[in-house]
Amino acid sequence: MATPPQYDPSKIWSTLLTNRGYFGGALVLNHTLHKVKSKYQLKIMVTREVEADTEYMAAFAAAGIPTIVVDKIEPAPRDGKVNKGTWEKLAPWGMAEYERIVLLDSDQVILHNIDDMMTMDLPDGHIAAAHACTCNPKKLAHYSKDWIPENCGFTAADKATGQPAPIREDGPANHHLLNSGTVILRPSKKEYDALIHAMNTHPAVPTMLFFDQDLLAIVYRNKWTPLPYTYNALKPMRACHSDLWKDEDVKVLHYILAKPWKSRTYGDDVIESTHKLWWDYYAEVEKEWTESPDAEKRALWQSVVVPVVAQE
Ligand SMILES: [Mn+2]
Repeated sequence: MATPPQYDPSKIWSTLLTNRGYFGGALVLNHTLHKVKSKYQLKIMVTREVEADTEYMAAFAAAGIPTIVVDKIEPAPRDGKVNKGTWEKLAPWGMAEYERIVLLDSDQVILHNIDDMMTMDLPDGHIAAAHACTCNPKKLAHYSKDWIPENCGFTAADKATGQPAPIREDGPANHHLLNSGTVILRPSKKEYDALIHAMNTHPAVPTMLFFDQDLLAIVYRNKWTPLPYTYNALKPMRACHSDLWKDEDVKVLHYILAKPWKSRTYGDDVIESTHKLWWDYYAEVEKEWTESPDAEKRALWQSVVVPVVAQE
């Protein structure tokens, strides 16, 4: 056995899991963080429901991934209704024991070392994230009408360097939108309280489609630093921002919309062909678990991973 790496305990990667569905994704995420030799550890936030699933918790232990149990976070009811969603993604702002947390999504793979996110300058009271892509290439009807390429933050990026354009107060409204798949934050009680207060009171909350992501864009308006697309490269951008996207520069590939683990077959177009990478990494994880000398680990693979990852 190799000696476990020494991690810097003050800074962590984190992602949220609310059920078993994304566990295969999380294992691949963790695997790719190891592959790029990150000096920092992934700790997975799990809800109380996950904590109660003892077999699932045994699988986290077998994977060597520490968990952080988070309590339910939910907006106050408005007219008796609650907009249910991934509000627990706000929990890290309250984790004062860490100096910095970088939120990742479990439908991402890490292709180059991103440890610079742990030391990057971040003005006081700011977060950092990449823009949301508002091109809506699939013309999804439930997305806002102003989600067109002209208004997309990435359309304004510098094509030669990949650097984002500065966000201007009088610029297009969509330039103020971020994607919460990758977020750099410094835990702060004051900021956590402000987020929870906004979640409970802001008039836009009942109709928010992207929950934490929409709330962050409001609370951190003019207080978020845009990251280059390479830290959160949304797979459809390989087509709709082909003049910006360079495969070799992508550090974090984000499988928004259709998840790779839902099917072993996928299209050969510019977007869906990115699923091959995920399956290549998955094969490495699968080999490690199914060839493990630990019989319990092999059994957990069958009972926890196999049912949530397409077998054909
Ligand atoms: Mn995602």
